[in-house]
Amino acid sequence: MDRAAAEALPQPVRLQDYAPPAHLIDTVDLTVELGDDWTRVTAVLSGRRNPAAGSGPAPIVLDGQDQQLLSVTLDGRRLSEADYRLEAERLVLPAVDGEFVAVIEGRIRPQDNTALEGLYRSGDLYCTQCEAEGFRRITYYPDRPDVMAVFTVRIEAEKERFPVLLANGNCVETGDLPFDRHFAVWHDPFRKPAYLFAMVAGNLGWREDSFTTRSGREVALRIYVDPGNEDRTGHAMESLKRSMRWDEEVYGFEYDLDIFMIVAVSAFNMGAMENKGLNIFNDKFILADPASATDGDFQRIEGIVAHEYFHNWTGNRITCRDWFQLSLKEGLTVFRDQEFSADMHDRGVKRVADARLLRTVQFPEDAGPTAHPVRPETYIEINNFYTVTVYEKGSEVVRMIHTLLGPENYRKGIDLYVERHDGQAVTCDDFVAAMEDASGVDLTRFRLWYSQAGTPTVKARWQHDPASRRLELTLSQSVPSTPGQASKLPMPIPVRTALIGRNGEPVPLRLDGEAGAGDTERVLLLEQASETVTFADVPPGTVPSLLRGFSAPVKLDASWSEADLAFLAGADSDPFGRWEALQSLSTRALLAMVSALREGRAAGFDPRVVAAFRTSLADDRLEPAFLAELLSLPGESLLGQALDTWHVDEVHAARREARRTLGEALFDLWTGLYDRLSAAEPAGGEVDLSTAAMGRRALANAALGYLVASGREAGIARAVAQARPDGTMTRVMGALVALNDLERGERDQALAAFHDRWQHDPLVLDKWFALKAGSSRRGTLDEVRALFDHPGFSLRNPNRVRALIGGFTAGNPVRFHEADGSGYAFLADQVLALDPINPQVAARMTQPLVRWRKFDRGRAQAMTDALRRIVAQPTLSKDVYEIASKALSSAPDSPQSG
Ligand code: B3K
Ligand code: ZN
Repeated sequence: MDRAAAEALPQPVRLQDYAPPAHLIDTVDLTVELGDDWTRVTAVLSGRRNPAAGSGPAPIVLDGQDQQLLSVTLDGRRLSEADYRLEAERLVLPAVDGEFVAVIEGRIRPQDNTALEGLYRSGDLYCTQCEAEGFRRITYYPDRPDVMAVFTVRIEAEKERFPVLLANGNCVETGDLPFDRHFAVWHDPFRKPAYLFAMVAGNLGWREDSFTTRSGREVALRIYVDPGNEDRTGHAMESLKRSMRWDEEVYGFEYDLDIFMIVAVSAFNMGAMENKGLNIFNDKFILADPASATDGDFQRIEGIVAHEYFHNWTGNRITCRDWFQLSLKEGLTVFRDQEFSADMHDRGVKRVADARLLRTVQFPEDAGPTAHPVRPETYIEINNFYTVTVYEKGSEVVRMIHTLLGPENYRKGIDLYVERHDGQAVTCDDFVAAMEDASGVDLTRFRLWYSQAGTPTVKARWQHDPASRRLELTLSQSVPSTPGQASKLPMPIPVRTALIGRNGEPVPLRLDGEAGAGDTERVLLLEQASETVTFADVPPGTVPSLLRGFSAPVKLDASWSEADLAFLAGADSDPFGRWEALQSLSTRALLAMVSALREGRAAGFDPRVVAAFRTSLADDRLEPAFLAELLSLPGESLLGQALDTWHVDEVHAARREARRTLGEALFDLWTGLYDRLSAAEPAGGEVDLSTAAMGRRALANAALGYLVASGREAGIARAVAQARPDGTMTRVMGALVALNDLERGERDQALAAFHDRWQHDPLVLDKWFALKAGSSRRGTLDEVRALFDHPGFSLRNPNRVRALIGGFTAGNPVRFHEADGSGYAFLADQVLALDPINPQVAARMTQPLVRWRKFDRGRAQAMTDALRRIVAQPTLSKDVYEIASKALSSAPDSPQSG
């Protein structure tokens, strides 16, 4: 590539180039006049030179995009075009020292905004999404999180069509205007960065409630939805109140405004957004009733409502200095929402679900071409960095701090963090420093978790000498190289450890040379490349239980025998450890089947694993929700990761055969369990949404899955009966998922009946799209293509795109990775079609192509062909460009080489 072409490519932003803003803004007075043709935006910015950024006059630099500038006034003087410089994405005003007032007038067309960033229309509703850099599409402004201002917003709109006008903070004035228009003025007394700005205008219904804070202040709570949906907001409201209480009790965080509002919108790029006092949600994460939402939906709603609410302190009052620090708020807030959900439901089940997500999605990211540290050092498009690494691995990093400090010191650290930084925009390092200073624990080396990418592998080997009763445990670590980071340092890794005695009881731990018997569990901190500890008084037959509670986001390579794993699967007192043991055992058996299939040998599922399943099924001390997790085999993508090359067809076939074997061999147990649990489920009326009841339904659905997998008519008949669309959604979906891969008329009829019942409910229709797209039957891709013409489908709605396209590309490995490359070509077509509409979603959709190195030559070639076709599009967004070009970066003939 020649130099000119290289320079035209999108350029990265680097952490090392961070400089504080030359000017700060103290107040913003925004007037937004919504109109059918144009929306006029007037911003009055009162600012001053930033003493932390040097002295003397400096030009005022404002960001701006996709708008028409109408006029600029500086300190009362209307500027002519010669006085300022208008660039493609910036407006540079004359140099100013000291204070200034700038008035910027511009106009925008929210109705044409399909990127869903900034101010846009979703149906008949105006709403905003400003994180990360959407505010610059509303007005020219220093759109960076370290500029924090007090906002006052006046919204004007036609009264009849847009009766509800909302923005952050408190409503201070409303009134009528000529020409059937009206206005509302909202004032938010808290300084905030522009990314937390929000406004909404539309015809909305709402549910109202209130919350009394622990200091006795009454807060009004409102959830706004399309009229007619008010009844489906009860669960979100209860979740909000539980979150508010929990945050007071566990963190001492009290809500700070008089009103807290949530608005549900149907077109939204992600889950939800924590705008100060005015959260905006994807309606999928607000609306729920038992007829249309599954238990999983109910739990996700609770978790996301909590997450966004928790941001009020961890994110809004204390925010990020720059976007490299994103995990400061996201990792911490995910940790908080995970703990909230663990407290509300079952801690062990939650931990298993979080570990599974991390391993299924984050580990591959960390091992691929887009791997980046929890605190990235460079980006082209920041929206591409709202990743599982920044969020979920970031949460694991905070969890490890919690583990290393202990709960009391952790809480002291949080208190100090708030005391030091409330009202500021700070860095991950500021957070770690507060934790360190409050606890006295040195976290110098721990900071590597923020700067080094890649998933460490911890190898555990042990020797137990029955004569001396000593068990010597050696832990060693290695951190793989990742793009831009060839060599790594050892990181401090907390390995929570117990020794399980032959009777199933944990053995009191005593390190060699220590006096007295200790606790039955310890956190061993592995800091060097390799360390050995010796335990004394260890009875014969003892098996180590390692990485309990998934105490670090690492891969564990431990020398357990099959017998050890079977023992732990039945006896480990740690729920994660127990689940993990059965997962490992199953993984070994499944991988053996894959090898056999590759070599053309007969491939049966190891009967020892079947026996372990039988033991677990008979263990009536286990909570149903946990048992459901225990009895689910590792997914295809986890198995693919465990192989050097993900042999898609063999992995699929092996897993299918294993499920058939388990269904067949344990048929009577599944039947008994299923019938017992189903009989306990009320046929109609009130649905019990307690944790225990949800757990029973999860287990019934797991059993149903195996009943169908067995292939026996009696199993299939149960699923067909449960699929009748008049049931509650958890049960109907459980049945449809169980039937979805069958080549039988009953499956088609069940899906058709479901479609007919729900075709006018977009959120339920998404479930149907995802089922259709997720079926492993041959011909699924053609069905997916045909569904683009379904009246309920639209490329402009991200939920539809994720359900139908994502349901196929991310939810259906065996058909997406069809050896003929048809799945890849389809995805490239869709990415190219979507990119001009919504680059952010298009970039997300590109993800399944990124890890082409995991596949055989033919597939890898077809995947890189698809990526090259995407990169070759001359008008490609920088969002998609970044993902696709990084994916190709060290491919032979890559566009970056030469
Ligand atoms: N902070 C938002 C995510 C914004 C994504 C911008 N592309 C939701 C959340 O994490 O709570
Ligand atoms: Zn968040």
